Amino acid sequence: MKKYQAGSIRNVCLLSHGSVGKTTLLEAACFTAKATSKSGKVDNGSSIFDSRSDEKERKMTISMHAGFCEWNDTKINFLDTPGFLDFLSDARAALRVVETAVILIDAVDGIQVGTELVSSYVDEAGIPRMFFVNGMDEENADFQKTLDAVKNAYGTGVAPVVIPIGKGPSFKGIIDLVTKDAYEYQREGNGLGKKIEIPADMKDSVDSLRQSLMESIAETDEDLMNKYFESGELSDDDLRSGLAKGVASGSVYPLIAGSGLLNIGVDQLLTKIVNLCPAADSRKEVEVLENGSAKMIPCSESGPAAAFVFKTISEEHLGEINIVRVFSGKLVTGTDELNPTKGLAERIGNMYFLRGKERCDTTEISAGDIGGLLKLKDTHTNDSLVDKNAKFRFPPIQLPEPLVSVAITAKQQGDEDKIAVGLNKLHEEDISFTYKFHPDIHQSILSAMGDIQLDVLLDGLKHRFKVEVEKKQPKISYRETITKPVKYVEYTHKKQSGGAGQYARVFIDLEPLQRGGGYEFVDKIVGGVIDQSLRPSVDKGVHSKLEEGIIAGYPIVDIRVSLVDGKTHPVDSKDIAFQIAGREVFKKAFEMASPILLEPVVDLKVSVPEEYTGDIMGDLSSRRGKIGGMNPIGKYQTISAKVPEAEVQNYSTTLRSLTQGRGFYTKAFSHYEPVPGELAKKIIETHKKEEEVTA
Ligand SMILES: Nc1nc2c(ncn2[C@@H]2O[C@H](COP(=O)(O)OP(=O)(O)OP(=O)(O)O)[C@@H](O)[C@H]2O)c(=O)[nH]1
Ligand SMILES: [Mg+2]
Repeated sequence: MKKYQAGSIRNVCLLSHGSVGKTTLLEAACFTAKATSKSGKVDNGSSIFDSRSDEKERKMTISMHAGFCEWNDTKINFLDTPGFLDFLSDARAALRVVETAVILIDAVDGIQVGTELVSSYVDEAGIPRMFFVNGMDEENADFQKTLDAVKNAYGTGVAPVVIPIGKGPSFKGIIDLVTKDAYEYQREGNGLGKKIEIPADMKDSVDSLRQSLMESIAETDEDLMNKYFESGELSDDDLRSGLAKGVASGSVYPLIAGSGLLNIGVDQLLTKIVNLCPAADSRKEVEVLENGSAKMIPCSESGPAAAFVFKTISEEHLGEINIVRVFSGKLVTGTDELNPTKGLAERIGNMYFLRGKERCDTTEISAGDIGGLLKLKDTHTNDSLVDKNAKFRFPPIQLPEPLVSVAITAKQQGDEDKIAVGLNKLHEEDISFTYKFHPDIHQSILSAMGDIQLDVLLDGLKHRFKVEVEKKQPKISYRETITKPVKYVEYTHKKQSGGAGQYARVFIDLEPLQRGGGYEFVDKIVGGVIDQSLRPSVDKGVHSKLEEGIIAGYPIVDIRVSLVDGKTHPVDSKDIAFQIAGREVFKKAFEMASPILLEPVVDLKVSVPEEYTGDIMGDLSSRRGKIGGMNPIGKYQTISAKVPEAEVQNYSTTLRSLTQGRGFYTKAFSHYEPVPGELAKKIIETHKKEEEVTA
């Protein structure tokens, strides 16, 4: 395959709300650039990108795809990310390795929840962006309304550079405002526009739009401003270079109209990516971690190798492929590179440039490029591959905490290992979910970003790993503690019938600690009334109750036990006797110290369009939530609240129904708080009943 220098490579990711047309657009782009011989369709399962069986079945992208094509002697690497909210973590991963984000906007629906979310990710990533208004062929498409909405949301930097001719059934072409050329297309054709005259009825609007484009570009640069003042306009070249500078500095966001499905305007998108977006070599340095602190390393092809694995995928018949972006040096087949996170040397074997399920062999991936590596020993998403002498690694992809959880057990007894192995493998391909056994509630919990992701994971277990699971609502991780101190509580353990005798007498003080205080054991024995060697046995006895709880079967926290007095027997006092006495005296004291239950409280941040704030706050209050404040972002309001976890276990469903799917939220553990009396009573009763059943 042809070799490209970093200056001839553009790395872009496609982002949007779900189903706006990213994958369709990428199919059209590859077909237009003649990288593929036909334009695959998401709808009939013929896309080379959405090619996983679950993607075909659900007609959506579930896992990011890489693709590339050549346009005007430039290699464009695309990352097609999923738009469905549950899978947006891949958008964050893609943004780590590209120089430009192309955000698709639906020409009918305008800005949606997902648009806001991915835009906020682009803000965080701090990279240039472009907009593609997709679906201009749709009956209710409205370019002006969409443009206004985008300007309104993302500011005056939004600059229309390619506008549509017609809309809906009469959408037939586009006008490039930079060159003032108009093009007509064959619907679902080869994607190459045929030059035509600007329609007479559009001439005026083209002139005025071009004028305002010149004005806004002139405003970004003093030289251009002077030229504009002198001659009243800018040359095509000045306009193009001014736009490119504005894009690179993040002050201008070019906007292009088209239709991925009909392949109209896609060639213009490719041209604008080549002409206006920064090349891969524009990135002069990149952040890495060395001994836990951040530092910058230069990005140069002649430097030592440094690549970041931003996605691991699994291909039928091939196995795992690790997709990397090379930031410095190059990866070459047959050489060894270091995976510093695993402390392991990896031999670089077969490598490919990926276009969905299609692959082009290569023996080298150099700085600025993106490619896939086959058969590494133990390298996955978030790992780095660096020169053996390097001491750094790339920082991991930042992910939000999962939002929904389910407790799972194997349908078939004995299949538990298969679940663990399967989920472990799936985790290598999707780092956004967690799976672990929680000893306090005796459940294995699978947590993900949403219900669809949970379903996809469980389907994956069933079809790929042949194991089926039962799902249950996870239990809440309550805690037990006390509210008042008790002093000098006594217990005597005596066993003198049959066999060796046992004797232990102990006195303890029990007092509450602050939240988060955990457990403390203090030895206050004076004068050796209990032998030094037997005192830890009391601590051990208390410990045995800490995990299993006393009133409702939950771990005990935030207490101090002081061993204050006791008595021993010259023969019968031994470890086991003091352990039993410790356990029993603790149980007795705990019940005397007004025990309560604590429940986990989470920090919830709910973002919704303005009109839903009242409903959201009302609902949160009815869930025992305490509203902390409101913060506007664009048209959205973010409501912060502290809410008991038990009340928001299924919040994604609630939010969807309260806002018709127009809200999103984040959730993170905050602290423990007492469970209100009535509720606590119910939980304790349920525990007693469960104990009776198992007794
Ligand atoms: N009319 C029309 N339909 C389109 C266009 N682009 C995509 N579609 C349709 O919209 C649906 C979603 O298209 P996709 O390409 O899968 O959208 P996506 O953004 O990749 O979706 P996710 O990956 O799930 O976020 C499909 O039914 C496409 O045929 C377009 O320009 N016009
Ligand atoms: Mg897609």
